[in-house]
Amino acid sequence: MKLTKLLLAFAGAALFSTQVGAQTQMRINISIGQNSHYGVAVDTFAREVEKRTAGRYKVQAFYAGALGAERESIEAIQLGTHELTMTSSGPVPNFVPETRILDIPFLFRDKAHARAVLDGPIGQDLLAKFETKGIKALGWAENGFRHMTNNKRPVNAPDDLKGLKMRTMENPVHIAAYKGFGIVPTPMAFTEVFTALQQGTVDGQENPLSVITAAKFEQVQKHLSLTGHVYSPAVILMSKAAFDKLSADDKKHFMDAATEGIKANRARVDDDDAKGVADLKSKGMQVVEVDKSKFQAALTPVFAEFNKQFGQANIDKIRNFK
Ligand code: EAX
Repeated sequence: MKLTKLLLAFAGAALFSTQVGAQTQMRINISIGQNSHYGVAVDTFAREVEKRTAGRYKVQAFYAGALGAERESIEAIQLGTHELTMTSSGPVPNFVPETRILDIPFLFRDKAHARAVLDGPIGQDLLAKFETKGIKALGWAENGFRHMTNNKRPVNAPDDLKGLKMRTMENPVHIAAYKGFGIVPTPMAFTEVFTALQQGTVDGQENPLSVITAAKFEQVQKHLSLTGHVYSPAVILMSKAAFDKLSADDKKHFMDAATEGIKANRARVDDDDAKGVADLKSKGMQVVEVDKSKFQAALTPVFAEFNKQFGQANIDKIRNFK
């Protein structure tokens, strides 16, 4: 009798563990902290995946580059080391060169323009390009318009940038353009930037208000210039091998969960853009409004180069998108 009970208990435990085993765990990594426009996106995505798949899939979020910086994280999903990542476009051209066109300075008028392009046929065609690289791109999110910070001097006009040593993303289009400003670009992973600013390895960096506030760069940077010199997309990426294993219904659930994550991301960027300047001023940053057209004009030779490289028609297609 006792033995039967024991066997039943074992059988019960075995049954329980297969039920637990039926839940597939996945991991998503971001380079910045949870309290950010990326954090809210991946948290929303994780919650929606779990809800929409009735708990059959669970996504655990890792913040502040816990599973690696952005480039490493993209490599990891190609290899299947972890399943998901959300990344800026910084290192993305090293994987899908066609996306470089999105990183051209002063390409988008405003966020509405950028979002319309990314959600429309141009953006969707670019997402499809990830597939041959072992990556399923679930959707374009955003980082926002990037602004410049530094510790040397207030930047009022493009000439003030000359000789500033600035950390840039590992993005070839940004690097080429910033050289056009006379900046000395120092590409490095985002996870190293705070320390580099603190130790004076670089004078400055450029990022949207969402990132500057989330990363507390006001603690290590004095001057902020609202250059808005480039729109910075972000993208939610999944290992194609992991995505292909999903049923047709679950694929849709993951895509829909990404859409919800992206909505939350964009709403947070809008909120950060509305509050960021006041917040940073209250924490002691000197903020300069600039004439953006002067910064755009300073890049005229670089734009000529980009027109050759990308094709004027392709750039105009994005510029004039309605
Ligand atoms: O994705 O590297 C960067 O400056 C990015 O804007 C940041 O990691 C957020």
